[in-house]
Amino acid sequence: QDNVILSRTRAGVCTLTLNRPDRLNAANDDLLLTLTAELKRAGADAEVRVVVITGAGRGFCAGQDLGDVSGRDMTFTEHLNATYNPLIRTIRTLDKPVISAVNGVAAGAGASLALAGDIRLWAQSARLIEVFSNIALVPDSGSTWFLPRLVGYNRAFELMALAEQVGADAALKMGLCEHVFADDTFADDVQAYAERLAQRPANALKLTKQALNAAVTGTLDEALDQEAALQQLAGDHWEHQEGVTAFKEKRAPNFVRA
Ligand code: T3D
Repeated sequence: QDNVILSRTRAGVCTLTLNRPDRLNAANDDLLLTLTAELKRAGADAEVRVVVITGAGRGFCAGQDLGDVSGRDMTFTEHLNATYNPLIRTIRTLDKPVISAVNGVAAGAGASLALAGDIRLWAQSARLIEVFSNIALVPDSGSTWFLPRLVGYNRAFELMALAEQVGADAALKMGLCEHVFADDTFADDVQAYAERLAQRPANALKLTKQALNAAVTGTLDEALDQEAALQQLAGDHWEHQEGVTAFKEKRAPNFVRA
């Protein structure tokens, strides 16, 4: 059997490709557990500065593989806690930026995965469907948390209740993605974007991600305290010295140490 997740690292960018193209990369347990393990491995690999999650073929991820549900020896709750939830938590707590590179349709938990990245890059033909209500399930894998923060409660409810499809142009307007790239250059455009991100100060981005993740759930008071604590960790790091020195010397900073 082919690997359900393909992994390749180039120029500091680790690309993890969901690889069940004949099923639009619908997720089985092997795919979910392997993706989570690969994310952790990339997190621990000093060579990796940015992680990209994308899909093989014409889909990004069609959510749970519906062929795998009946006969399963876990409840829904147990299954989510064993597979999808650790994956989403790993993305959000990874010390490195994670890019959701949405090459095609993202449905159900695949839509959640598309929303979970720190940066979301879409191909022109990508689309997102909160498809859960079509099979009378509740949006999971973080969709109920991500979507209302992006589009507000009412638009989120409508998208979930009607399982309406959102195309790339609408997604850009609604804030579901940061950039849309042409289909035929998508992989190259994503790699170029990721390499640009990989040149940025890794320690500062790690702390920024930590601060933002805490801030979106906390109060202003907590965010101010958190910023003050994390700023010390950033300010004590060599990256900060390099940034200031480069500014004074009127040159570009080099945040990637050989
Ligand atoms: O713990 C738990 O289990 C709960 C967790 C739930 C998380 C979830 O994600 S629930 C939601 C599950 N996903 C879906 O319900 C989506 C089902 N798929 C679709 O609605 C459509 O396929 C799409 C809208 C995603 C794409 O439509 P389209 O027309 O572009 O493609 P297609 O022809 O429907 O699909 C292509 C093939 O992929 C097809 O197989 P075939 O006929 O060529 O042999 C189709 O059956 C297969 N496929 C697509 N999605 C899934 C799938 N096979 C298994 N599971 C899928 N989710």
